[in-house]
Amino acid sequence: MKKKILLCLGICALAMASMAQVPPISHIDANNVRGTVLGDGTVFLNYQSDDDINPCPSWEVPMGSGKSTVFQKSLWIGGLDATDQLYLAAMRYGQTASVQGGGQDYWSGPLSTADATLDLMTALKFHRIWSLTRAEIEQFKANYNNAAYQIPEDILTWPAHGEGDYAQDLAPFVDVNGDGRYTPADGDYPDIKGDHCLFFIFNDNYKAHTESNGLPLGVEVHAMVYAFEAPNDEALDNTVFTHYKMINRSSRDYHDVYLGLWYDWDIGYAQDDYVGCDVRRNSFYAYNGYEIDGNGEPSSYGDNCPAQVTTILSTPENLGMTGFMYHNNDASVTGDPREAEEYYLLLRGCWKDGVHMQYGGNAYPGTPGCVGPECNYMYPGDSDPDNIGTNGIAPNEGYNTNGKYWTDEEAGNEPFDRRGLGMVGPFVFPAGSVKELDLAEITVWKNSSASAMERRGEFIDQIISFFNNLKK
Ligand SMILES: [Ca+2]
Ligand SMILES: [Ca+2]
Ligand SMILES: [Ca+2]
Repeated sequence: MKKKILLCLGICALAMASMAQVPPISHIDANNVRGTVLGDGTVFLNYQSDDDINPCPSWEVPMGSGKSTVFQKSLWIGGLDATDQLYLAAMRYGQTASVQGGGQDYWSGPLSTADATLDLMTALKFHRIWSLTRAEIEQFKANYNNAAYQIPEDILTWPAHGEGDYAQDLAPFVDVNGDGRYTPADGDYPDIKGDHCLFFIFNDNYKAHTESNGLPLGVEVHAMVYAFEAPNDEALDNTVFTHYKMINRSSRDYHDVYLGLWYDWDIGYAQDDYVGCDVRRNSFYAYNGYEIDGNGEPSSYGDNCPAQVTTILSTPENLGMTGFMYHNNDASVTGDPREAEEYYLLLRGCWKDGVHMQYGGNAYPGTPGCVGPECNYMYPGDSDPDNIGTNGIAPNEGYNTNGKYWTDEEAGNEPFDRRGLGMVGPFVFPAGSVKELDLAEITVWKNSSASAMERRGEFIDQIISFFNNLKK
């Protein structure tokens, strides 16, 4: 009997430990978007799908259509310590063959304020995504002291405070009685954003990094993903916002820190897309390379293909979007990064051999169409009239004037399966300091008079204005 119990305990511990390897999953679904969100803040890849032929869409828009605009995404963070040693966390596909379940740089849970570690019990407690609607919060406020009212589980368990060496203040809450403690029985409630909100905490220091092989920074990230129900506001109805609060729990001061927002978009059918960026609007995006998406597959958009935009709304040091580049699905010098040093090169606008991007063509010096000078933004189109991306220098060969603009199409590329990286940096990230990043993911549709690409600026401007008003 005793043996059986011990065996069971052993199996349970194993099951719990392996559960902590697979991130928790939830969906944001307040409006026209049903987005898959994983608790390590990284990928949309839908683990719930067991059908390889008709996988669940990762970023389904319109909701219920079975069509999707994003396949994978991830937050990259890289920086140097006082001795210029590199520390880096980054995910792409979590495919490292040597590790069961794939490579991993992020895990659920906060880090100890004493030594930036995480114990198994705390990891398990935080292995979840809290999901609440504005309506649930309003119901709570009206009914919390009514005996017949059942307080929702995610309000009761809202992770406002860490225990022991973990930070006292974690998830934000409205402290109705002002005693500094989160107590729902006193009427305290989660301080959510939007009409539907997901909250979760992840870190890069639970274990060694098996995706990038970078040294862990000791960063703890509080993520809030939120959206608004807005049937009469086309831009807002197709937008999901994310707020990242990043805390350096290590004892190291980092410098030359860069953040990357990495995407593998698939606008419906994956093999016919283009990418680009909007320098003035701190945005980058993917769009369909042809007027008709795909070849009639149920998951392709046909003649109504959207553009999928990421707008960087606020950044450390007000840097805005400092770069954009794409990379290919191959092992070439312009292909996928494999090691931490290669990820860090991309974050600084350099290819894997250390050569900086240059203007024109596919931004690799010496290749067709690449005319220079050095640049920070690939395929800016007409969005950079002041040549910010080339440090004020007009690009060679008359580019960026008289209708001669650098785009994926102008470079002579065939539409294909694209990935892209929006960058923010450099900044300093001292021990114990907090940095914040806000972004919006916007799906832009055509209407009877204009294409999705033509409407892109109008949608982005509206979302930027909405966000700025929210903060007031
Ligand atoms: Ca309180
Ligand atoms: Ca497509
Ligand atoms: Ca793609």
